[in-house]
Amino acid sequence: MHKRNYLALLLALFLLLSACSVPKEENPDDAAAAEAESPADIAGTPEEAPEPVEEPEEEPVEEPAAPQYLLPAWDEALPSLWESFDGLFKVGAAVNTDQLKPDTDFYRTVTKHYNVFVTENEMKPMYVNPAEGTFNFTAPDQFVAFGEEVGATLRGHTLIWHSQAPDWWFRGSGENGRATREELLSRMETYITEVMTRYQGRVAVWDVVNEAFSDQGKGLRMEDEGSQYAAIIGDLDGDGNLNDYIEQAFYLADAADPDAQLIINDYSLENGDAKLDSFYESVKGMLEKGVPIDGAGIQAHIQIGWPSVATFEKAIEKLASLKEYNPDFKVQITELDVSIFAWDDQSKIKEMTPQLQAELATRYADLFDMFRRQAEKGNLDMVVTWGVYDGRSWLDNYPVSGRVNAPLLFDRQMNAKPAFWGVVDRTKIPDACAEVQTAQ
Ligand code: 9MR
Repeated sequence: MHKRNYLALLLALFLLLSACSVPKEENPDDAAAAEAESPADIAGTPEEAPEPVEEPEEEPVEEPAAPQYLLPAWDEALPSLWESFDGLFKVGAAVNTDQLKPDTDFYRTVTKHYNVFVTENEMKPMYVNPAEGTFNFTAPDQFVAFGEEVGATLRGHTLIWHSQAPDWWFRGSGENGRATREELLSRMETYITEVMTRYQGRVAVWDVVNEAFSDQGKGLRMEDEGSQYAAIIGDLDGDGNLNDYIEQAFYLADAADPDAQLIINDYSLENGDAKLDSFYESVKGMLEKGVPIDGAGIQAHIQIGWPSVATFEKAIEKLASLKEYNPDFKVQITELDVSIFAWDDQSKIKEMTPQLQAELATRYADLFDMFRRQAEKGNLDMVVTWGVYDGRSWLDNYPVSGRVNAPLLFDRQMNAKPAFWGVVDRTKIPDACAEVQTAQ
């Protein structure tokens, strides 16, 4: 073939082949492969390198405003809870020892915000004294070591309680296999002495007796409300009432650690009803006899709309008036949380709208303003919340199974809620709630 014809044939063949080939980007598999490969992999040799394609200009994305309020609980920009009330009252929280690992966000949070700690469960008799003669101090020892390391005040919760007592505690050689008065008194003595002397001078405050009063305002909690103590121990001194087991507990506690602050603790006192009255009368009677009770613990598992702050404040004042019988007598708020549900509300979830956040924040602000007033009057020396953040609160699933609550100052991610600002600076509530709005 003539050389020119040969070249023409080659050119025609080349043009035909190019026209038949599928452009690369139209093949979805290739496109996907190209996407998956790095630019260097598909660039080929320098001669084959495609013309650089100009990137389309990206729309400027508006950066969300830096959070000012809803910061992680451990963030240095947040004021510290305990420092906010320093010199007025101490601020604490219930914790579990599995949460206290150093160098974690939880550890940074609790050491920043609280100067009082209490174990939520691990210092209850069923865990500490599971069988007669067997004591298990692993968790309490860890808790006390933590408290000492961070220089916090520790509460011991709790010594004498009808609930969460070990199985064997009320069983014995008495009628129907029940413990006799002597057996129960001796167990109380062994327990209180063993536990309190171990932590003498290290656990400064003890809930010596917990939840000993009737929910119906009938005086002491008896067997119909789940406590065998009064029925078994009875009236030791013949004065006609059955407070004796409580009195014994306080005498034993005072003997074990004379410097500890000894508290009688109960729930629903803040509602100012018959339960408060019978609690007050009973404690007054014991103080008049010289029983070494140093204070009343108001647990304060309250709700967003109940009771009123005024009713709660009156309850504190009533109990604090017992300083007439013991000048050192104080009220402590020992287990504060604010449920966003009414007690028996069967709904499972409530959206944390800015409005609800504001309501909770205002509730907390009103409460802490009142605590401040009461501390200034010398009535109150400590406020402890029952937990640190919503992700771990006894109020999830209780008393309504599947219900998700939000009763604390830090949310499920351990970020500050507007409620936190309600406590430390109520003027910031609107801005904190606006930030909730932006985040939603
Ligand atoms: O928060 C505690 C929860 O984890 C336990 O299951 C429960 C068992 O009774 O006790 C809870 O703590 C209670 C505290 O010891 C005494 N006052 C009421 C608290 C909430 O129920």
